[in-house]
Amino acid sequence: MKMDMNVFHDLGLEEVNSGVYDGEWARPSGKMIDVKSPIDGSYIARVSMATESDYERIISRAVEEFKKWRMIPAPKRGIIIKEIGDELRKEKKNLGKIVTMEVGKTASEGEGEIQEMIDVSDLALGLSRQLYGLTIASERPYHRMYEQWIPLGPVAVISSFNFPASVWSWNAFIAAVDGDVVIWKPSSKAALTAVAVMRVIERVLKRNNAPNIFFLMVSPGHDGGEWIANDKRIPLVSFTGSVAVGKKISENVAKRLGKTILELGGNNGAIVSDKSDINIALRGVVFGALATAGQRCTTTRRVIVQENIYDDFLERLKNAYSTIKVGDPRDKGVLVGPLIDEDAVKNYERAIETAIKQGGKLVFGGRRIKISGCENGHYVMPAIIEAKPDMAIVSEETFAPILYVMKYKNIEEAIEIHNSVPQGLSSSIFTNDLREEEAFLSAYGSDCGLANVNTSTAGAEIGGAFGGEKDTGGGRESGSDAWKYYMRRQTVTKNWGKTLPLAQDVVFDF
Ligand code: UN1
Repeated sequence: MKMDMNVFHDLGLEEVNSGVYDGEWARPSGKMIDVKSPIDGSYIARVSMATESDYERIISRAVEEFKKWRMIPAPKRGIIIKEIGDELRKEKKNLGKIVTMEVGKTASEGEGEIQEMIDVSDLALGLSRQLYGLTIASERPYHRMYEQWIPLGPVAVISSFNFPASVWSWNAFIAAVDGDVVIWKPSSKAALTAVAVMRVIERVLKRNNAPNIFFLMVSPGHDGGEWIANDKRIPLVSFTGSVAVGKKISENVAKRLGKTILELGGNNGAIVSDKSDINIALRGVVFGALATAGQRCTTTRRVIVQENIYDDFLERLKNAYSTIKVGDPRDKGVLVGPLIDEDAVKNYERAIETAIKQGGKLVFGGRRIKISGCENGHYVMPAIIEAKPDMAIVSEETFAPILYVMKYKNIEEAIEIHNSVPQGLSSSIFTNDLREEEAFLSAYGSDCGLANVNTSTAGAEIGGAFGGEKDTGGGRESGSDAWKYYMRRQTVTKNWGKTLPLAQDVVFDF
């Protein structure tokens, strides 16, 4: 691929890049990742990986930098994060291009990714003056009780290829205003984006002579994840990725009584009622199913349609799918780019084959396609499959644009189908009926962390807490009070009297 050299130059990238940053970039040596574009399979650049001794240096340095950073007042920390947001704003187009090259997002989604980081920096600035603790009425005279929130330590963020920049920032910027320093292990499928982001952030940290709060460690395979999971110096590990790897990380962190935030993907359903605005439902489902080529944790993978409008809705879906352009995400009008790699295409093919074996009916797409000029890219035609809720494949998350369509009679049945999968990240109902909407939001309603009414399962805003239940792992990131995960809560009791009264009226006279 012809990489725009100006973009490389502006971002301080080179053909061979270090993937190890601890305030300084390690000299790139040893094992390298060849970064290839999923758009056409072409070589873009190389990124070096961390050795275990690089890791050791990073963590020792992180422990030292944390000691300095935690003593800087939170509102001052917030100003630095805000400045990072401003710097990202300047580089939004360039960084968006790197995201497009490396993971195949459309230009709009690539830039949206950077916009999400900018939004988080704004949120973090506001939060930096609002790390509130409660005051509590003491049962003892001349006593005062309150809670305070204290920085936790060096925390680690292990991120996935599909949101290679923004999901890191949800964690990192919030953790940073909380007073933590952050070690980032990005997906090896998105290492260049991580290097580019750190290059931009480095400018702000150096300009401010700030402690080094962000560390980067591109690492081979699962090694880096294990070093982090087993390291007692890291009190919190935030992991985004598969259920299998998430379980392993969580077990290892739990063995040393560390904390985890887990965001392990979704198998998100949308209920389309006969009482919905059908155009809104259609737009919401199509966007949810096809944005980022079906590779979001929030992708709509199941649509559960009321039987009276089932045939009509399915027809509309097929028509909409046939107008969607799949191809080189840099081309105007293309809405669906490539999958990340050959394995992803194989998983897509395997899931479709399995669905058919289990009784599913493929009614749209369902095969790999070649895009001219991008012969070595990883393109598939989005698939629509008529399915039954009890087909085993419907309970699995396949990270590809496959949409299972199912039928329901009444809202209770729709909710039951909706909740019948192991994952619990995002959910939607499309209806204008108050009773259906409230049922969906009630105690027997959606069992997900995110519940949407008349909007898509995908495309959450950063102001809310993001995360889900069941196999999704239970973590919450980004907005609301997710900042509390990255701090420790301390309950303070002060006696300012001249005697020592005991709680619960206990007498202990001597
Ligand atoms: C993810 O896929 O891990 O809600 C995150 C959305 C995006 C984030 C998805 N804002 O679709």
